[in-house]
Amino acid sequence: MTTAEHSPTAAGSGASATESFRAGRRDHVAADVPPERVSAVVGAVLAGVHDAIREHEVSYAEFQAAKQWLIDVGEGGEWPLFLDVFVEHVVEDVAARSQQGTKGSILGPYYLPDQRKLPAVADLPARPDEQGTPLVFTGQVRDTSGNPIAGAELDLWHADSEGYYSGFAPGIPEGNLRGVIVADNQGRFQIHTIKPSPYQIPTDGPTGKLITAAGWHPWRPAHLHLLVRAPGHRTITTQLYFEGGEWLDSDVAEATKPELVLDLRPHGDGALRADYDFVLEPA
Ligand code: MBD
Ligand code: FE
Repeated sequence: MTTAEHSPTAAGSGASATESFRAGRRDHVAADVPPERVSAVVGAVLAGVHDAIREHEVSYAEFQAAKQWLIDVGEGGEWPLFLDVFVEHVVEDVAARSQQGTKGSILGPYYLPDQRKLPAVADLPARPDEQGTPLVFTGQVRDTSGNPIAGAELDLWHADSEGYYSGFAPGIPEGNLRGVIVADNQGRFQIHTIKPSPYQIPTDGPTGKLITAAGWHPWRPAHLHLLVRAPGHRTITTQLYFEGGEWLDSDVAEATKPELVLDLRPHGDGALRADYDFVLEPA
């Protein structure tokens, strides 16, 4: 179990997420937003800031401290971490208004594309001495009419038993606890991995310092990240949590949903088993 004495460093997670975001081949420039919309949205954001300043009588010293903190977040490379923890859940809520099928959740800062393809029954890549409770994760991918989707892909990534992600925390082999599982001709899969630990936002970076300054806690409950996709279907970005898990009711990223909590059953030899079926809507 991850414990509170753990002190992940900013270098060990949030900072490398900026590099990864920049390297993504996604189109990060929304070139075709009309000025009316820019004005409406940015105007509303600024009005919210102005209201907070008036309501709380923010001082010059506080304004300058805020400016310094914003500079530090950028220099520390923590904008993806900060925004995905404190803002993305609302963007996801809005996107979810038009989504059928399995509930979505936030992507977060630690996705990496192009991971190893794995067959429907597979071990997720792990170190020979990977710590943590063995977990067998099984299920089926279906469409909204209940038909199995043969060959659906589950792009899965999760933290290790210390709450660290490969590709971001130092010292973990590339691709560890990441993979793209291709479901069988019945849309079924069976993945062998370990149960991740809760994730703690690094306490030594600007995001962590803000959390400490506000008296909040820096934890996310243990979770699996998934993109579930199939040709002709809308890709689902989601996370799955574990029943009874610590921080489930107080996720700092506010990204849990009751429909996304896995039941765990004993699977022999101390291992755990969880079943989850995914439903994809047409694209
Ligand atoms: C995570 O592991 C995560 O999933 C999110 C959303 C933010 C920070 C760390
Ligand atoms: Fe995560």
